[in-house]
Amino acid sequence: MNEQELKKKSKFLSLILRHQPETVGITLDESGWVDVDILLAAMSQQGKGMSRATLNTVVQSNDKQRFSFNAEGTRIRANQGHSISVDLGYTTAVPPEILFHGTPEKFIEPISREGLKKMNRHHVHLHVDEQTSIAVGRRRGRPVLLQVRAREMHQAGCEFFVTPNQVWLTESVPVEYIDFP
Ligand code: HQG
Repeated sequence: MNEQELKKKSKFLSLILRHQPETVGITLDESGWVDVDILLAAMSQQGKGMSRATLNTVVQSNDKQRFSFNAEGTRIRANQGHSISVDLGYTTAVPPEILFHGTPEKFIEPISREGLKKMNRHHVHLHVDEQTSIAVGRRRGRPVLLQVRAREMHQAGCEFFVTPNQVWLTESVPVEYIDFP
């Protein structure tokens, strides 16, 4: 399978496992999991089926490790990025001194007034490395790299979570903890 096909399948999985499971007529449990067999059967009913081997390839080759199987390999969920309500059960973690957030230039003005908000997702997404954050910002325009003084926020009582694929999550980032370029 070429990269483009893999990406297309990954996007469809993201749609089902993060946003609209009803697209293929399934529901996720409260932690975002669904049985692999149910998922594959539901996708196949919509004419968008894939084999278990292909699903494994989509999960394993995913550039951002967006999905996980449970230990037995019988269930699957998205690691983060949901817009539907799920409790991912991540434990809180102490963040590094600085975390990055990339955003398009056009959002700098509202962010400088209101800070970073989670918008349609469950959390604000932050990264440890600058390159990833710049790539995130570039999805929607000319990217601007913001530095978040995460440790200071944590010391002030804000909770942080880290996902298995190293995305740092927090409820919101007040503007006083953001360093603009
Ligand atoms: C911006 C993708 C105006 C925020 C990516 C962002 C990431 C504000 C947009 C992950 C704002 C929300 C998350 C405010 C924040 N006023 N705009 N007060 N506060 N924003 O997609 O961080 O491929 O929900 O800067 O690679 O861009 O899905 O968040 O530009 O890792 O796995 O509002 O999603 O990963 O956009 O991206 P998003 P994001 P996946």
